[in-house]
Amino acid sequence: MDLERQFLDSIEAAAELYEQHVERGDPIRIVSHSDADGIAAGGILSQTSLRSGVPFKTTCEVRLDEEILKGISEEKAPLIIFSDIGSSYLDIIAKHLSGSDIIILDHHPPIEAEEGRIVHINPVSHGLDGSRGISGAGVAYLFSRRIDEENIALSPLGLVGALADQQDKGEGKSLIGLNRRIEEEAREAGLLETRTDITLYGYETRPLYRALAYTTNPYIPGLSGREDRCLAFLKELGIELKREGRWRALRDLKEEEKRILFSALSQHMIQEQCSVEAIHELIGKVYIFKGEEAWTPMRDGREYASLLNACARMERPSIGIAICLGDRGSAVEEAEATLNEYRRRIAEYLDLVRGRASIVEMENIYALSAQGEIDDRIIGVVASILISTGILKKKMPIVALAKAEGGLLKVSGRLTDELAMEGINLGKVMMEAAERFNGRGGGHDIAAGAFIQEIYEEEFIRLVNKLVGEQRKARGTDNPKI
Ligand SMILES: [Mn+2]
Repeated sequence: MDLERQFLDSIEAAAELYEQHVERGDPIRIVSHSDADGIAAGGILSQTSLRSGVPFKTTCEVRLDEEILKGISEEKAPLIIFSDIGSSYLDIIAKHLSGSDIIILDHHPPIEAEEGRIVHINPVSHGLDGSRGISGAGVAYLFSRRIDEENIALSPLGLVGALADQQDKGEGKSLIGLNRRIEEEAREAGLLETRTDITLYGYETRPLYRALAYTTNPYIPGLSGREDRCLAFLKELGIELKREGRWRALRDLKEEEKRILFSALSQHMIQEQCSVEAIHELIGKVYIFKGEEAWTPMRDGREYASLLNACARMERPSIGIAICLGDRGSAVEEAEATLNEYRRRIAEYLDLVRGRASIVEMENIYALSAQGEIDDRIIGVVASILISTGILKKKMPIVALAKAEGGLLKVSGRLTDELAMEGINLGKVMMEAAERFNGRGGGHDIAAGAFIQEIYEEEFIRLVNKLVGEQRKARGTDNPKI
């Protein structure tokens, strides 16, 4: 609790700096991460600026480099706020943006570097868990709330970021740590209601067979992404799909029907060799935002997160920002179309990976070299699905690589919570291995990434395999997970 207090107090310095600029009427430059959490964080900060009555400009970046930062520095913004990104780029931010005031609101493990005048707000620097306890959007929200109490209205977005970053690691898929605090604020403000139920996508909004097909977390092999098969699966269970000419949604099912559905889905997943953890994912805490219209995806925290995620992965983050800013018309339509397209892509990629057996089993890791066949923004999702379903037989991390722009490779590493408990930390592995080849890497223990030059692919994979092996050997002796 003391650590939480310490971290919350640290936000003060950022709030003061922001307020100085608002008093001067300075425009605010917001640079956020281009993933669902980053979009939610960028949305919170955009709304905060809007509410402060100052002009703002928001962009989302997958990663930062010297070129991008040089471009931003040419804008000569008096204040730049980075959200959900920045802590692993302290050195080059300090180098290129010395002419501006800088606030970083991030939850990724920071690199060690001279911070100069940067106001750096990060829960990890205060000994808190940035992987599970609070998201980038959560940090942005706490900042925003410090600026103005009225910004409690943005608390649902703080939770969307946490759900997007899969921080629902508490019992029954519940949020933990500082996220709990945000949850309570949202509840007190009358913006949130929670309950425990089957967590299919579109609980309130979709015909049952579609909700099942749309569910990718957990990924249900043979059913996710396949409406025809879902229809057949449900018919066989004898669940009435239509009543009085209308499709039924999950919320229309009686308890007994839900029980039948859950047990059939579990059995199906067991047959498909999914892990027990993946099956447990079927049930959990549902986060309902009472301020949103019923029958819309923004009503459900996880659906909202999926929508933003698709916008990011399909390189249309601005649609997501528009939704976070309150657009409930064309932006939502575009986002839903984007989400459909995104789902089709994932199903295609998984067929590709399974069909060609391009996953190589090494001593300590699985390696998937996708070359140019899988989009570098989606490779991480494919890796997550592979690790959470039972496709990979051994308990090892997966490291997947895909071609990115400029002769670079995007690397995504994933492992299960169980392995992380045993002392494997992919964030550290990625940071060390990427540095060795003049790339940049880092991230959380269970989900990490890197960018490296294409020419180093094979050597890089070999080094990662070796480093994971060393962590395995070290566990028990120097217990790296305290
Ligand atoms: Mn994040």
